[in-house]
Amino acid sequence: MITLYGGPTPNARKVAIALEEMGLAWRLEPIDILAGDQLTPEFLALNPNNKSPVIVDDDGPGSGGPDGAGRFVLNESGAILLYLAEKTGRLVPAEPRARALCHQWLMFQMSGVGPMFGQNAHFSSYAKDKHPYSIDRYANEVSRLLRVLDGRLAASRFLAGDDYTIADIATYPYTLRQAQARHADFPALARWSDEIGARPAVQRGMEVGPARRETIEGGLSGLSDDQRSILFGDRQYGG
Ligand SMILES: N[C@@H](CCC(=O)N[C@@H](CS)C(=O)NCC(=O)O)C(=O)O
Repeated sequence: MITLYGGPTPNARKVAIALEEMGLAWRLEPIDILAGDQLTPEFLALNPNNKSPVIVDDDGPGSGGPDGAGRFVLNESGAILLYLAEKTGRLVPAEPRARALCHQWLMFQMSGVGPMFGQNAHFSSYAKDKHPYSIDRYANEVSRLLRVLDGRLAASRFLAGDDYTIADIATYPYTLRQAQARHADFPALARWSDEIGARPAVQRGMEVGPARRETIEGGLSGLSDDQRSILFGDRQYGG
């Protein structure tokens, strides 16, 4: 059994989609980042970086690791996707070029799309002070990254080539809203997004904690002072 610690956020959804696609037995341990679940001693013991997702695999590799026989704890959504792909032999191509391209687009998501989309949401929606330079900076980066994805998907059915892979799974939850809202600007991205979104396993994975979907993805403009302290203030940075 694999336990996913997460909630309705793009990074946890990637993992839920992969678990569903791979047909692995899993359960959700809900982490409400607005309530500060990621800052409890229990969660920090799993991930000192106070971020979801985390998985605990009761049937991990080897046996006598520091986590106890078989039990394996892992964080960072990209590393989790790679771990699950290696565990099952699924959703990473075997052919060396396609495999390297899958890794390339996974890293593109982890180092580019994730951080830049996150900062865009922060400065355009979450920040109380509206700082035009920062808003423009990240909005421009989001548009640039969408152009790169659109160009790739105009030439290729999926990011790594002909096969659907963990690179697509990593990118879909982050780009869904933009693909829908800006389909005329990014038609290949929209075509790809529709195809991915039609997959039953993707639909099930996207339902992780649906109650909070609008609050988190729609911009946390209605944050209370306590929630701001948890995510962006004293409780996050107080030491
Ligand atoms: N690079 C990390 C990022 C994880 C991340 O930013 N998680 C967010 C939710 S999407 C979180 O837990 N935020 C809570 C916090 O920052 O306190 C990954 O890909 O797993």
